[in-house]
Amino acid sequence: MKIKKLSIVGLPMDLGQTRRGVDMGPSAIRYAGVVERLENLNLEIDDLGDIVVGRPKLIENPNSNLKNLELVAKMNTELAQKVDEIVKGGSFPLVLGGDHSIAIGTLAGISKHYKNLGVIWYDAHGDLNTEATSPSGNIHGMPLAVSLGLGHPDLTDILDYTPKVKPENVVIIGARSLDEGERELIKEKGIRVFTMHEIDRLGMTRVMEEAIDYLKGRTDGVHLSLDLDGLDPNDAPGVGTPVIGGISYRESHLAMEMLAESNMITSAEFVEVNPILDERNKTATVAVALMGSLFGEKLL
Ligand code: B3U
Ligand code: MN
Ligand code: MN
Repeated sequence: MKIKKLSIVGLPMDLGQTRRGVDMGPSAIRYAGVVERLENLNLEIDDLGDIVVGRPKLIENPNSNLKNLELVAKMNTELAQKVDEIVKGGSFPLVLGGDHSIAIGTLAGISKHYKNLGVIWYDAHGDLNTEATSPSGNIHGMPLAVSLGLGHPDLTDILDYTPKVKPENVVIIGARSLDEGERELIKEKGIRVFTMHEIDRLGMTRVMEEAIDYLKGRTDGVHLSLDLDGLDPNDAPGVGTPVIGGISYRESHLAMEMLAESNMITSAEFVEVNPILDERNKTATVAVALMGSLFGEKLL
């Protein structure tokens, strides 16, 4: 799948968690030069701008411990519709977050175009919590579970179909902070996970070879959902929930280059860039550099 046309859309939403500022992620990524960087790769870039996010209700729904459920569901529905249009128009959707709850909408918009959409979840966390297992009530810790059909119907049923993704088509890379309920779900569903242990032990080359091999045979498209907290906080400090001992900048470049060579990625999103917590826009700059590699930038 050689990518020619790429459409960028931002969802500047920070309602899936409690640290303000990740709503400025799309802006920070644009300041870091995403459009220019990708135009240099001879891609036709259509920057559609950002979806406008409403204000959350001050009074929370007493029947649910899910924070900002109503507005998170509404914004994700709008994102899903937008992404659906992009795919229909034959363009590659590149979504900028926002906290990781926006993956709910991205996957809703994309997956209806595939029989077996694969997902690479590049993240320190599993994002496999449900209302029942979440320690925080933060929806950004739930989008992968929601996409598997588990969770509140206002989230799982966006665009009126569920599940969006089959567990056997998911690969998690970089996990090092999993809650008890998430571990159980991983075992129960047989989800393929390359934790930091595997990355240390096998090296990123082998991890990516195995991940690509695994998805190649069973999927007809692959979405990359890259949470910047998958990287080590030394390399990507501007994230809401940093976890030490993460994937390095260099390993991440290698991973993106291997995905570019595989020609298998059909959509992508970069999330959790929080410029308020960042050092001179370093994390957005890292995100843009990784996008360069993902879309075929070469060193020589
Ligand atoms: N697993 C925890 C923490 C968390 C998930 N995703 C992020 N943090 N970024 C939770 O709240 O679900
Ligand atoms: Mn995440
Ligand atoms: Mn994370």
